[in-house]
Amino acid sequence: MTKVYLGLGSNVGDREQQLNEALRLLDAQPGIQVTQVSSLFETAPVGYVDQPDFLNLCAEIETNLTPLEVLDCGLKIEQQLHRVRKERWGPRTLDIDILLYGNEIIENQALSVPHPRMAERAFVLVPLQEIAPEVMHPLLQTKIKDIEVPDETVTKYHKR
Ligand code: PH2
Ligand code: MG
Ligand code: MG
Repeated sequence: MTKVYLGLGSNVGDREQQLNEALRLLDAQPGIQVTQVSSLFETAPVGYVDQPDFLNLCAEIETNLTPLEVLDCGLKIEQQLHRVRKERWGPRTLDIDILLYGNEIIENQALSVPHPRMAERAFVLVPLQEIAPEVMHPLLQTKIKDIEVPDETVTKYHKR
């Protein structure tokens, strides 16, 4: 079994309901157990800023699936939640990103793990520090709790 950390985000529709549904669908996948879920955070959009605020969370899963199988699962769940891909970084009902897959470093056409932008994004680091403070980032060789969080708007969303 490998511990895998996922980043989930939503900024279209009923964001909280879609994130909860995504967690339920993940846990229902053969070979995946959801073992930890962070608090929910409301976050200002990063990158393409002219879009609604996101709700973000991080989840820990334990899995015997390969990285590509986990990726595939995430894409299928995104589709089930009616994600439509228009522009890169645009609004979405659901986004599931693989942040860390054990301590593996994966670089191929389909997948870059650790997620190449995770250490520059408060909307990833704040929830991840809640559930995985002692986990090592395999490229930075720094514990997640020791990565400096950029100054972006991330506020705890109390309605969970
Ligand atoms: N995801 C992006 C781009 N920008 N901003 C926030 N706050 N949260 C996200 O999940 C997010 C983003 C690309 O996936
Ligand atoms: Mg993303
Ligand atoms: Mg994505």
